[in-house]
Amino acid sequence: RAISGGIIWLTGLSGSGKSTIATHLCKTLIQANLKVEILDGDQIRTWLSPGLGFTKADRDLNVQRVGIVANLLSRNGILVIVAMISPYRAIRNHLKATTHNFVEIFINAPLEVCEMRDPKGLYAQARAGDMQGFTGMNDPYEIPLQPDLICHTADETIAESVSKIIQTLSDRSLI
Ligand code: GGZ
Repeated sequence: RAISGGIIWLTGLSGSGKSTIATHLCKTLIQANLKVEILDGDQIRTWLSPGLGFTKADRDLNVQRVGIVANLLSRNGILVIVAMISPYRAIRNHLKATTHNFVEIFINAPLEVCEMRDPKGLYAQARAGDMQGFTGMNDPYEIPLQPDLICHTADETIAESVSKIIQTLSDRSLI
């Protein structure tokens, strides 16, 4: 069976569940004998984009770099799971139009829920005024207008979100 590869792009606020879903989705796809890579914003920033900050220009450059790497893998038959806030619509739409099998998935949890989860205490820091330009608080997040799928992580389990993604990939004949 020919495997075509694809880019499973998870966008959403910090704490929305992108990394958790990426990890679980990756396991599920590996169990199905598929070739998978995860590109997680958090790690990308340490090895691919050290030195980049959180201005619009830096975030767009970060997203563009990951888009290029994801495209190289995707066109060689690998399913690439990207977990990045990627807050700007224009660059996401640009990647959607120019990369191989780009699937946009909006990991959507209300800001209050993300702030309550606050796994790294970043929202607390932002509230305290110790952080400039924190997405959702004092920096924009432009919601996807036509995502391929929305996962409402405040209302559905991780397993439910993962199986919705699997269904979407199957509908697109990517798995
Ligand atoms: C948003 C920030 C910020 C600011 C540090 N705004 O949830 P995390 O902690 O573990 O992952 C977030 C990560 C953001 O990196 P991304 O590459 O996903 O962002 S982007 O797509 O916009 O380039 C968050 C942490 O870094 N973090 N400062 N100001 N998130």
